Amino acid sequence: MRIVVPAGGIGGARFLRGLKAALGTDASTGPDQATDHEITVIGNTGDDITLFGLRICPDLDTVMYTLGGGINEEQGWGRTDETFTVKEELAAYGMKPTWFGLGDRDTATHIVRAQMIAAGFPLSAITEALCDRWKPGVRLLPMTDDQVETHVVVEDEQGRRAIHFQEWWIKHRAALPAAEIIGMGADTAKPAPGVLRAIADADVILLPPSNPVVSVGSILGVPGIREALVDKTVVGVSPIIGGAPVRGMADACLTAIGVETSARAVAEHLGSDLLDGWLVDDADAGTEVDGIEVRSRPLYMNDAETTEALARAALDLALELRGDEVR
Ligand code: FO1
Repeated sequence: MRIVVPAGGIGGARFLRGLKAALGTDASTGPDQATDHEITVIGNTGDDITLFGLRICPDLDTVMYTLGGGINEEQGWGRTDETFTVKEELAAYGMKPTWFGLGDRDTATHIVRAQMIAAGFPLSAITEALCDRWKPGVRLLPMTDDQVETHVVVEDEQGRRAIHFQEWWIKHRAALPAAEIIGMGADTAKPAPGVLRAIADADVILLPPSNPVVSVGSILGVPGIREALVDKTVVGVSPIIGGAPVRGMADACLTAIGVETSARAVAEHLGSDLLDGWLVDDADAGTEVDGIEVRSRPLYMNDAETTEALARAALDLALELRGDEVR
């Protein structure tokens, strides 16, 4: 079975770990286990930022490290057993910014990426090369090889200005009210090689509980991707439970685009032309959205078992809604 998963960072990566387990393609079955399942991840690159001459791709790296076994589990981003000597030395030189948690192990990934960019490789080839080491057990494609960055328009005593999503997210903890969230470069970006083909060939599409604005929203903002997904059976998992995001600050993002922080509002925002099914938590049982099959079940991914069960439920609903037999 071929499954395509447009994914952001932490929530998406954890859901994918559960999906691999549900399909029996997780590490315990070994990489050589011949399975007729293929998961293609379309990774969000709107979070990407250039710092100190390095190109940092947080959501691609979070998926790669989480599925490759190198993630800092508590944080959900960055490497396990991390140190921050380079960060401290940069600060000693008075280098800005100091708010970004640049880890030493993580820096090796950014150096490889910067070196390959300088040699003229596209992000899709670089991501494939990095995955040769991590072997995430999925095909990880950036949503585009073009530069798309999420910037946030804020208004404070310094006046109205646009700042990089990472500054808003990390330095300001998304506490600065956002007047607008803009995908810089999105309107001229093209889907990365393989993205549209993977969508066309997919049996089902699963939208994990990633941030619906800056992660899933950014991917859908690349011209051609949303149009391709509309033709497929798509089941999403609500990132909002009982009116609050499960983690992160998706509510600040939703407010910025004028969408209520609720499981129903997010489904309506994504659109009934795109979504065929929508999983909501039991706290939101009874949610109804025209044109979308809404089912309720526990959505918290507290451990491997609950995460696998959630992924299985999303997959089962997609297969049910798809109707015909899938090999
Ligand atoms: N998130 C933070 O809240 N603080 C950080 O210092 C931080 C550093 C960081 C470094 C590399 C990386 O790949 C991700 C990092 N993140 C950090 C997460 C990053 O902001 C993600 O874009 C968000 O988690 C949204 O997906």
